[in-house]
Amino acid sequence: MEPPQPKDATTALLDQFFAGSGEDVLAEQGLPEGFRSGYVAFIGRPNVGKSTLMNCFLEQRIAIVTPKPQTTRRKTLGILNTDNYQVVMLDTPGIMEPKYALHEAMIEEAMSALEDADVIVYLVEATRAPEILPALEATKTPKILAVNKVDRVPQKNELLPILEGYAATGLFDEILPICALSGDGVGELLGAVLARLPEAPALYPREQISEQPERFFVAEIVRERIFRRYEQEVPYSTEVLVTRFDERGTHKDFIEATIFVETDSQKAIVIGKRGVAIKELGEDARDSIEAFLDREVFLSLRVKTMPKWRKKANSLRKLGYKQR
Ligand SMILES: Nc1nc2c(ncn2[C@@H]2O[C@H](COP(=O)(O)OP(=O)(O)OP(=O)(O)O)[C@@H](O)[C@H]2O)c(=O)[nH]1
Ligand SMILES: [Mg+2]
Repeated sequence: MEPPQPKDATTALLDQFFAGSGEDVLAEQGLPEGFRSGYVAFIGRPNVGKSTLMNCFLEQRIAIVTPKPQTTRRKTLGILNTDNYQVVMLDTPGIMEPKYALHEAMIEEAMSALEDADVIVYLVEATRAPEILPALEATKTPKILAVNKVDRVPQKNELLPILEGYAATGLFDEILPICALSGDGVGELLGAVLARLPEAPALYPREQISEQPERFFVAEIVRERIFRRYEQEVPYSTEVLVTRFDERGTHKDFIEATIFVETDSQKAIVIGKRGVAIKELGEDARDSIEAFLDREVFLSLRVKTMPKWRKKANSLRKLGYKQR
């Protein structure tokens, strides 16, 4: 008979988690009995309010929000920490018919969130025709329907048939009307999510609010300002990467963000006559970045043409999109 092998660190940790010693782990983390934690994915069509909802839960703006559809392009984590639970929220790009490789990468981000989720919150707009995404029917994960933007429904009794229509699908464990903008109904939604999260120790350090680094959020803020300032194809043809982020001790941090566009004419639009447009963009973005980081920064913007980046797998890879 072979002598017992010494356990490696991973096996010992797994034993600790699965050998009925969950309470020990809770105690070690200083967490109360009954502590819950898990992943909740916000899924839906573009523009339904997924990012607004995540910010509302966090009571902080971390996900970018604009009036234009297809704002969010990457799965973005937001962690809600209290003494009794840790809800790891996954904001996702809106699901649409893919026209470019970029859209496929965006849908992939949403699908990976769907796979990770302990609970799915499917968001729809109260004033849009009811619709169920096929990806929802294909998963057994508990699903809550959040009917958002109820402030846009003039008569509250108009809501009832909409809610009943969705209930008739039998797909949802719970259906709740909400207004992510004002926070109405969001407490009830949190309760419905918590009821379906497993009792488990915290998944992330409890002071953490996201997983993505500061430079990701800085690039997102520049992109948000572009979405809000420019029209037509420019926002959609734009990607932003933080290409330098130097912390300089007593001086302000130096941040260089590179704005990639698809054509030279878009580059000219972003820069504007005599550089006026990009100067205003820079000031606007810097103010938002400083508010987000809670410190002063020096922001330098560069614009580069990367032809057809939305359609090319290798350009998307360079810009950090995962490819299947
Ligand atoms: N009236 C109203 N507007 C809302 C509500 N929630 C979100 N919005 C607005 O809807 C627009 C889109 O919101 P987002 O949070 O960016 O939507 P999203 O689902 O993340 O959009 P994508 O990232 O493009 O998929 C913004 O102008 C929001 O201010 C709401 O409850 N009521
Ligand atoms: Mg969004």
